[in-house]
Amino acid sequence: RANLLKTVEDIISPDEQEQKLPEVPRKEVLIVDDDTAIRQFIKQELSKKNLGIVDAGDASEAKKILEHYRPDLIILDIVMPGTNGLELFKELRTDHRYKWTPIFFLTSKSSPMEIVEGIKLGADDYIIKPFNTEDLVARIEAKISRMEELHGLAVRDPLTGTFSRGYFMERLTEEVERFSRHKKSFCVAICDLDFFKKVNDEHGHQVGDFVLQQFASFLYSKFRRTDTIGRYGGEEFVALLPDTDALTAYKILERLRSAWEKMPIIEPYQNKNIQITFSSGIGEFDKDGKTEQEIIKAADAALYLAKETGRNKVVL
Ligand code: GH3
Ligand code: MG
Ligand code: MG
Ligand code: MG
Repeated sequence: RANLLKTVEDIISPDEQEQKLPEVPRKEVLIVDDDTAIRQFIKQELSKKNLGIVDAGDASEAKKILEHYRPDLIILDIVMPGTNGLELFKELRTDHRYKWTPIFFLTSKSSPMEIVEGIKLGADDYIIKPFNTEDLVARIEAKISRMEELHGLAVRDPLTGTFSRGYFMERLTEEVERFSRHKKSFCVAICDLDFFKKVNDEHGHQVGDFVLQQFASFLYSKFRRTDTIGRYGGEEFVALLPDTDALTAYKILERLRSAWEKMPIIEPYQNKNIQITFSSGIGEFDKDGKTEQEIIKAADAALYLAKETGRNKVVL
């Protein structure tokens, strides 16, 4: 699977020279279906609607992806080899991490009895193939925003679409717990824009906001879908890189640094070109007994060093 591969070439998408950044996907959806063609079609259709999509071909692949990736909604096919969609649904509902994640069935099983069975299990919606794209997207978006309202959860930062600091810290705690079982190193990288205050001072707050959105889009376009990107402070973003050692993280961040430096940012108010770089500090979690606070502290100290020694730099 492309987004679980670990070489730097596979982690970084190849569109470094791309001039126009995509919008930040505001919502993330996992689609589980054994039919590759249907998966590709849904992926293509939903991506056009600015939804971030990750797909899995069966239940075990889905569970592997869900170790790190936290979608806003899950879509399940019912008839699949191995664990079928109904069984996977029951498993996810008894796992506290996905208990409240909306789950839709998307299936060609369309008899009233089958629909009733799915709904009785507690599915959040039941959609029959072939589906209408507009209809599916409307259902997804309505369900996600309703869930967020109900829980009063500030999961995402409204300006940039990245995860809130609180949510990011929850994900970090999960990853620390995972480490005690699997002993796979992971990294946290804090990315802080250099002299960002000058952008506000010279071009105004609106342009500053625009730059923050562009930076978030850039990060989304470069990191893996299974990496968690949060807004840590005003112009400070933080990324959680599962199954990544310090050297790999360094190479990834270094490539990001150099790609961002070359990226033209044209603000839409006076069409001025904004020049801005970022610095990054990396913390590695590689030993039992470490804490969330320690890894953040290590990344912070590295960031401080990057700033002190000239900015536009990545420090390990
Ligand atoms: P350094 O290279 O040391 O990081 O310098 P800096 O200017 O980037 O850092 P500093 O902490 O001095 O300034 C950060 C600025 O970010 C100050 C604050 O007004 C601005 N800021 C924070 N949140 C937002 C926001 O949501 N929108 C805008 N436009 N500006 C913001
Ligand atoms: Mg199927
Ligand atoms: Mg800064
Ligand atoms: Mg800062």
